Amino acid sequence: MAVVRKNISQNADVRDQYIQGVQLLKNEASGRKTNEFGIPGAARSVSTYDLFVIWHVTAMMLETPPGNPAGRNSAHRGPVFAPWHRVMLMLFEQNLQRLLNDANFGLPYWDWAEDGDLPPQQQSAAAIWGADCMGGQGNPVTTGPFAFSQSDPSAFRVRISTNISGELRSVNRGLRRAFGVSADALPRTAHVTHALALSPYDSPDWDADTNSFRNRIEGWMNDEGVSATWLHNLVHVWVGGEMLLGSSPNDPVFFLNHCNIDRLWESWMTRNGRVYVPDMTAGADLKGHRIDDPINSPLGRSATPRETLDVSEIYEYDALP
Ligand SMILES: [Cu+2]
Repeated sequence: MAVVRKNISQNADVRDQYIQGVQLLKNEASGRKTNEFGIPGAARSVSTYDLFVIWHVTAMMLETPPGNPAGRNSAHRGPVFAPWHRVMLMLFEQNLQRLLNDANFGLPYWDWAEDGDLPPQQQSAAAIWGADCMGGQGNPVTTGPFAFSQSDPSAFRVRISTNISGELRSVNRGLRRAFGVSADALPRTAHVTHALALSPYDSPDWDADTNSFRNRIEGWMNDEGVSATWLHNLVHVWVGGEMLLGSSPNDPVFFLNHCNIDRLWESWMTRNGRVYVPDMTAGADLKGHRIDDPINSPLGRSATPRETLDVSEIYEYDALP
């Protein structure tokens, strides 16, 4: 039976389970060590949670094809953006179900457009940033379940980050957020509505300059079809801190943002059909973004975009926009 993914701001039980699950995942040794991923310094144990951080950084560093001027990588700036993150979220959800010992747990989403409809100066006071939810901002964050504690090594710590070149590095510090510093306000409901009306899913040149649904939700294009920080990207930039980096899954809010993006994609497919482009007739320079190309993960078997188009037996959303 499909699990139901719910709005974190409206479901305290799911919210509490999510927090507990993240903490369990963060403290579970994956059996892998930092040196296996080419991270310099003494070999350290990598938590299961941090495997998702490493996976995301590695995917960002893998340009598809190598050296392409559009900066397309194996998870972003191209069609595979939505399926790639769907695979990541499904594996994250499975791991949370396992550690929570609850097969009915569904990953919650953050409907950030609800907060984006508030005046900008009120957005950082929204329920999601309460001490009983994701906690607030700071360097380090000092409130909520992921607050930094100097004296308690089992409290939430960022252990894997990136250097200025985007390469993986070992660190040991608190979580960082800076709301509204790099962008004034979150996306609004009207922006979501406009994005959902767009088709096709994606189009040539399959990059950050195309005015397609995928590129709009990923957030390289604004409502006027102009290059801008928008929707998914805007949420990353507004939250700031960890969320600005390739290691952005370090902030548990990453998964709530992506779950909402996945929800928008699901909504789009209920209107436009479970269709995806490009197919396998596309050239080898789109390898990694075509419908039957594998999406590889260090956490499970690979999946293809085609396999992600209908997941209705695995999960559904309590409400679609
Ligand atoms: Cu990503």
